[in-house]
Order: sequence, then C-alpha cells, then structure tokens
Amino acid sequence: MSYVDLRSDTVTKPTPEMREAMAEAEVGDDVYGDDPTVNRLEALAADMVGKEASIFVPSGTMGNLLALLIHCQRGDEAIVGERSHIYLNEAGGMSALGGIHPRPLRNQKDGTLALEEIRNAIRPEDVHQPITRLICIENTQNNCGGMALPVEYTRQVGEIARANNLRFHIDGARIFNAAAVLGVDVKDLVSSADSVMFCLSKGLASPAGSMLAGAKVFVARARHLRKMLGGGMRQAGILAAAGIISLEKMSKRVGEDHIHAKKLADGLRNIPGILLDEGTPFTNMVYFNIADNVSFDEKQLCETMSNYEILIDWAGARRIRLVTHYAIDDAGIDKTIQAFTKVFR
Ligand code: TLP
Repeated sequence: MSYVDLRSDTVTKPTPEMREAMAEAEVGDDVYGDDPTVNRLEALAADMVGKEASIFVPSGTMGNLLALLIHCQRGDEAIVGERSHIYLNEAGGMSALGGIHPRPLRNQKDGTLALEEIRNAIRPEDVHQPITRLICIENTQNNCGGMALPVEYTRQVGEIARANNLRFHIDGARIFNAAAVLGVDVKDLVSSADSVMFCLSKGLASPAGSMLAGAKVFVARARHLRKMLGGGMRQAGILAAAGIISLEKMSKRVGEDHIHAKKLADGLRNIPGILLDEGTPFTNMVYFNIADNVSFDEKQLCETMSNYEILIDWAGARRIRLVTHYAIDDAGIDKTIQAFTKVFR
C-alpha cells in the first residue's frame, strides 16, 4: 500500500542522501563539545539565520522552552499568541517548568499580534502585577493557516521589544517556508529577534532535531539548560549529518510544497461539503471545515480517508489540516483529490 500522508510535515522520513550521510557521519561526544558534525551543523545554522551561535536540540518544543527559560525568570510574563504552538501545544511547559506567566493575545487573521495590543499588554511598574519580559511570535503561524509574517512586521515587533527593554523570541518552526513564500532571506525575518528556534524535522525532512540560535552568551546558557532538561545527546552527529542536508538542500525546495498545497486546495475547492478557509493555502498547509450538512465528523472523515490510503488529521471540531512536504508529489495530490471527491459525494 502506498499511503499519501498529509497529517503533518513532521512525518517526513530522511532522504536516501540523509541516510548515507548519517551512516558515514563523523561523531564524538557532543556533551564534551567534540562531535565535529554537530559543531558543523551549529555553525552552519547560526550563519544561515545571521546569529552569533546556535545549539542543536532534540525538538522544537525543547528549543522554545529553553528560550523561555533563559529570557524569563519565575513569575515573569511572556506575551504569546492565543493560537501559538507555545501557548496551545507545548504541554504548558513554560508555566510548569519555568513558572512563567503567559499573556495570550489575540492572533489576527493574518497570524500577527496587533502592535497596539502588544504595546497595551506591557505591564506598568506595579507591585501587584507580573513583570513583562518577553514577546514571542510564530512564523509561519501554524494555527492561522500556516501564514507567513512579513519582515516589516517582525521588525516592528523588535522595535517595541527594544523600546520597552523586553526580549523577543521567534518560534520559527517553519521559518524557511515563510522565507520562501515571502521571497526573502531568513536572516531578514529574524534579525530583530534575540532568539529564534527552527525545526529540521518538519518540511526540512530530518528524522529529529531543531536549532535554537541567538547571541553567544544566550547559546551558552541554553547548553547548560539543555543538559538540565536531559537533552545532551552524545553521538548526535548521526542526526546532525541529516540536519546539514536539511539546511543545505531541503531548505531550498520547500517552495515546491507550497505549489502542491495550491494544487490540492484548487482540487478541493468545488467539492460540496468542503469549506476551504479563505485564502488557503499560504504556505504548505490547507485548512478546511466540514459543512454542517455533512453526515460525518472530522474523526470519521480521517478514518474513511485512510481506507483510500490517504492519511489526514483533524485540527478541531469539523476542522481538517492537510500538510504538504517533499514526499507528496503530483500523483499523491491527484489521488487525494479523487478520494475526497468520492467520500464527499
Ligand atoms: N507542530 C506539530 C504539532 O505539534 C502540532 C505539527 O504537526 O504541526 N512550533 C510550531 C509552530 C510547531 O508547529 C511545532 C510542531 C513545534 C513548535 C514543536 O516542534 P516539535 O514537535 O519538534 O516539538
């Protein structure tokens, strides 16, 4: 059976070139700092995002958590989007492990937090209130349709942060998708941020791992806290070897996933019962709702689609998210559209 797996871009398996590089990777003990392949990945990642240094971490969740723990002390407040991954999908780690108080702000339709609302959310000096310390944004904004936030917006958020002596972190799990669709260099998308996390294991197809980048002192602190959280990975060069291919090759091809997502959305647009989000897709995600007059719900739809060898996942009540990635080709898109057409008939 050949499944078309649209549940997420996290399902991507390492490419044959990655497997070869992993088998041949020169390794050391990364906790001693002497794994040459990890060191090469960290230097390359820092260079690509224009930061002084970077650190290889097991997951995006750990990367975001490290940034939160470094920027904030216990009781400090971090401004986050109410539909951000940090707020919704990281098991409350910021409060459970960091004692950090989240201040969720409304994500606008375009995924941004309104600049005025950020300004208004910054606390005055007052013994009753937590101290605002950090602003976090997400790019692309997964839960807002995979929307890419433009350079000018990130620059403005950076200005607010600096003017108010706040730190600024970007959850850039899919920052290369944002850069591709905006036609800009990733460096320009993150230059105003103190730290950026991005994932190798999503559209960039590595089996595991994310990068956290920032100033040298920030990354040194992250190295200490990563060890505390149990994220020291020893012969991690095996994974880093794949990560280098993610950055050098796979980051250059994510635009193809956006083209496939468009083709998929175009194929679904006229199927009665499928209510595509306005404007979807913005990058590699197609979001739609199942119309109220359709007899099945989101979970039943996922199950039925699997009978047609299409794997999909739901993203809320009567809501579906389809994600394209390098393993999805034109034939996979055609097969998916045919299956949806039959199921919704
Ligand atoms: N996102 C996953 C799920 O957890 C929802 C997905 O399938 O999209 N930031 C953003 C914006 C993410 O979308 C994710 C993963 C993460 C962080 C966390 O990365 P991992 O899974 O490596 O911890």
